[in-house]
This record gives sequence, structure tokens and C-alpha cells, in this order.
Amino acid sequence: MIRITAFRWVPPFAQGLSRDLRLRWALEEAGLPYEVRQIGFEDRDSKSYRGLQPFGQVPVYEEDGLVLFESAAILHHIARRSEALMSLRPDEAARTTTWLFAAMNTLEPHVQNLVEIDLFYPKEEWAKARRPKAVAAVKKRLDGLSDWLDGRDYLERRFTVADLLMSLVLEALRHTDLVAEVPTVDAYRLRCQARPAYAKALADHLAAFAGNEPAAA
Ligand SMILES: N[C@@H](CCC(=O)N[C@@H](CS)C(=O)NCC(=O)O)C(=O)O
Repeated sequence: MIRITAFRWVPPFAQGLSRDLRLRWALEEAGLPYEVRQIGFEDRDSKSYRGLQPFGQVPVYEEDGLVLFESAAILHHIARRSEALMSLRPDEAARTTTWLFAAMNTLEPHVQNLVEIDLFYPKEEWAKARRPKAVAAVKKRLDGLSDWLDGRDYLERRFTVADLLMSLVLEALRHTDLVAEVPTVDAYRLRCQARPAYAKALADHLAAFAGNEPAAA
């Protein structure tokens, strides 16, 4: 049985974004059953957990003694087992891998930078000074994505695991209007997230937090 590790609870700003959702969605698309191990923030630093995830983060993926971390690497691993997520043709699979890296390496750092400015340090003077350039960097990437998606429903000829990841990277901008301002990209995000597997994964991801709120939250 596949087991993924997720936080028992995350604050509302991270619910629907925490990266176990990426795995849940992929496993739903692939039709692979899985169980979830929930950990608390305090468990991140234990020696045993660092033995699974060197940086004390979630998610972790375990199956038959294989332990994986880094959500995109895990997505790629899952996708290799299901044509629903990645073509069996080597050239098409390589294109999907390219887009997985683009989502993680070309889009997500700029998105994450803005998320940190807006949600973690909104009152800091350095954050206020830096924000315009951070917004401009995100917009530049969204424009590049928009140009690519013009006339396409998905990043390549059909939905793949890369669309799953890209749409969740975009989702992290939900506290802004930046995606809504780029209609091609917004329509793409909504197209990906209209899939039943996303609805199921999101419902399970959110349900797992119920009743786990810390007393002070
Ligand atoms: N690059 C990693 C990032 C993982 C990550 O940032 N996980 C967050 C939750 S979504 C986390 O564990 N944050 C707590 C921490 O970094 O201590 C991946 O994609 O798996």
C-alpha cells in the first residue's frame, strides 16, 4: 500500500495548497489506493522523520520500502505507472518531464517569493519595497505561459501530470488577481481543476484537517 505523509493540520492560507494535495490528485488520476500518515509540525525535526525527508517537510511517499520526497519527483514516479498521467511514448514523456521542471523551477520560485511577501511578511518594510518587482516577475512568467497556452487546452496535446502540477503552482496565487488577469491561464487552471480526481483529492485533503485544529488556532 502506498503511504503519503501530510501535516495533521495547516493554517487556512495553506489549506488547498499544502503539497500532499499534489500527490493525492495524481494518485486519484492513476486509480492507485493510498493511505495517509499525519504528522504534527513538531514531528518535522525528529531524527526518524529527517531520515525520510532530510528537510523536515511534507510530503513523503513510501511504498514497499521505497521512500521518496520532493513532490515533483514523486509525481513523476506516480506518472510512470499510469498512462492517465504521462504518455508511454518516450518523446511525449520527456516533454511532460520538461514541464514538471518548468512548473517547479521556472514558475514556482517566483510564485513562492510573492506568497512569502504577501502572507508571511506583509508588514515588513523590505517586503513592501520588494513587492512590485516580485509581482512583475510573476506576471512575466504568466505571460510566457499564456503565450504558450494560446490555442492549446493543456501544456502538451493532452492532460498530463505536468498540468496537474502547473495548475496547483498557479493556485498558490489565489490571494491575488494575477491569474484572473490572464484569461488564457485562468481558463487553463480551471480546466485542469474541473477534473473529478481533483475534486476528490481536494475534499479528502480538506477533510483530513477537520478536528485537528490546534487549541489556539
Ligand atoms: N520542494 C518541496 C517543498 C515541500 C514544502 O515546502 N512543503 C511544505 C508544506 S506544502 C512544508 O513542509 N513546510 C514546512 C517546512 O518547510 O518546514 C516539495 O515540492 O516537496
